[in-house]
Amino acid sequence: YSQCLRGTALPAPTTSAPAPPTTVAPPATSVPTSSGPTPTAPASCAAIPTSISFSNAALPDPFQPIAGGARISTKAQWTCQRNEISQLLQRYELGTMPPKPQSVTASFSSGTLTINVSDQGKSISFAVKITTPSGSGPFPAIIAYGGPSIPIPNNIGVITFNNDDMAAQQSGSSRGQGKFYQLYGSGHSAGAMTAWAWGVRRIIDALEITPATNVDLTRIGVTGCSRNGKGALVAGAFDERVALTIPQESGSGGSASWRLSNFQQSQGQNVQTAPEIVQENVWFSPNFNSWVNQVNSMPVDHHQLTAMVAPRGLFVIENTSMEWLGALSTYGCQRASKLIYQALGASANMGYSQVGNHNHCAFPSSQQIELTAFLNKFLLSGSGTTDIFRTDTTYNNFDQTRWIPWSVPTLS
Ligand code: MCU
Repeated sequence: YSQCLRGTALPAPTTSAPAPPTTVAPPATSVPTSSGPTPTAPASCAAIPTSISFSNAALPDPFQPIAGGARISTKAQWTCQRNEISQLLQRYELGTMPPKPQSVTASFSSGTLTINVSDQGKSISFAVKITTPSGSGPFPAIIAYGGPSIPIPNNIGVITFNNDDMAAQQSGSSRGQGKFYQLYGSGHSAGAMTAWAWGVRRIIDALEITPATNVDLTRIGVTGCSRNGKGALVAGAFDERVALTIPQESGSGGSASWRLSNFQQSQGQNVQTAPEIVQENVWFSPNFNSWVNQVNSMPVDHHQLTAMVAPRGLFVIENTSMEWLGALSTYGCQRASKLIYQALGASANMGYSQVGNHNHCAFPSSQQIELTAFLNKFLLSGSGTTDIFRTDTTYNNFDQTRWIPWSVPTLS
């Protein structure tokens, strides 16, 4: 994390406004939309307009279909609503998630799972290290981007994912580098986070066909911290086979809202915003460059990214001492996420815990009881209190009526 720690101690940005992106993506109407639905999308969902005109300074209503008409009112309708959110996030920010490739094969030896993927005449191979508890399984396991920075008890396995090998994240000039781009071309619209999430999907494909790994397919978690926390959140959003998603200090670009990060900046805070993030690194698609200076024109913000995880387990860990990560922004954004879980009747499956006075990515012991509850409930079939919304700071300037003006339906 040396590069991160530099960025964190003295956050990357200069005091002057960043120059506008040099690569300007085509307008939204012409960005690729041919990827088809995410794998769980039913064929019967309404088409998403190719041209969208949108303006809302508040967090967009996650229950409102983009084509207009009535807000959704049933849990059954959430399937298409979630698919729509997925398509919009791909179109505006993340780039296209390719559908399942033509071939995925795997082999497992000495704790290393080697995954071979072929699609449209090209092939790549990558490997993950798996450690599982001793004894007879199958065991729950957590896919950890770059290795875990939360304590993982020894009755849960760890799958270490070298996400940088899948898509580089050295700087703003790492665009198109890594195995994902060897397979799909360096000009593919997917940002690094989408490429990593695609990699997580292939890891789970490989686990499905490799029982020797001894991983319980119904009890898979994903985690990462900071930039890798942003990535872990995207992976949990895009794969319904993930039972528990734990983004740690993901901040702006992860569990924070673009709109609220801008608000923090308007209050004089030094916070990462959309125009900065696309300069700093390649986590997002080039599609996003067209929107970073007009985030109110985007029909999606990051409460809708966490909404894609719902109603599955989600524990969002944040740090009040990190102004740069958007401390108020993550708080407000996740208030909205919690309401979405509530609408789905699954409030207890989502937790938010924000504690300061520790280094970036250093898990504080005061959050242990909460983490343990999530691991017990979603990976170990145990119990614990997971209906959590906690911060050690009071955000008097968070005006919920202003930012979350929509009512919360009870979806039947
Ligand atoms: C929180 O994630 C990032 C942040 O977005 C960057 O601006 C900063 O430079 O690095 C953080 C990080 O990944 O730290 C490990």
